[in-house]
Amino acid sequence: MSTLPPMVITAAMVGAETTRAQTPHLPITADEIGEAAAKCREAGAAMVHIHARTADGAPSQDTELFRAAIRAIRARCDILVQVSTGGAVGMSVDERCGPLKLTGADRPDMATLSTGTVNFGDDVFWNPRPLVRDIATRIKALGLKPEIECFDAGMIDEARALAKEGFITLPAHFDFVLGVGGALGATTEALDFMRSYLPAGSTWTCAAMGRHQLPFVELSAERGGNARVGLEDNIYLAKGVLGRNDELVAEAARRAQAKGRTLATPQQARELLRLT
Ligand code: KMH
Ligand code: ZN
Repeated sequence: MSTLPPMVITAAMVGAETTRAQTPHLPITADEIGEAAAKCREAGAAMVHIHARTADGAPSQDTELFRAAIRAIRARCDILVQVSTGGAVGMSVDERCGPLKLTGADRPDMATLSTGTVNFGDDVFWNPRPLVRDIATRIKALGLKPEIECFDAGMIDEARALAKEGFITLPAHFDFVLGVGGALGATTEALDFMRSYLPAGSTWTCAAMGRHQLPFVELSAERGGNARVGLEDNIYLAKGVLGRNDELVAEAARRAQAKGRTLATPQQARELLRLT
């Protein structure tokens, strides 16, 4: 058995870019998101990373859509809920921070924080330094720990700067987002550099895009990291075979366990990632 810690599997179930035209399995309504989360939990995920959609499937960071989704998830299972503050390209900072208005029983468990601007396919995911500090301030005010989304290596340096300025605390939790068009590629070298470059004591997850998603679960498992899978980043279970979120989680769980890793429960994930 591995001496490595239990692996936290995060299911990025919705995203902002994946469409129903691409896959019929994309959850859109609160009930669909709640059902999908419960199935992902059963399959081995400890956390979901969520975006929200309007009834017609358009990406939205509306507070009430997130509230309904979080309630639907928590009515069904104990999975941790991480909300996106990235939203979709082109959204304003206030729009992106809609889910950070949720307090009390509806407060999420975690929120993402992208720490730099990056090409995002043919678009640009804008994260100028003042905007990053604005979102970090709102996450901190809500008492949440951010997941630092790193689409490129400089975003780790920016996390160091944010810590120095008091916007976040170290050690932090990072997500290496590898394989976005125009950003850092999904290669073993990139993964190994990113983890070698982290501030001491940090935890990390890897989210690799498209066909890289499941193989990178194995690389993360071998290296003691955590993994993110789901329809936000990849719609295929195998070449040409569309998968549901829970099927992607089950396959990730199978691959992690084959590498000797156990799977973290939500409570273990809370402790491993040092959530408040
Ligand atoms: N949809 C991307 C432009 C996040 O969730 O924090 C940004 C994104 C990052 O998905
Ligand atoms: Zn996202």
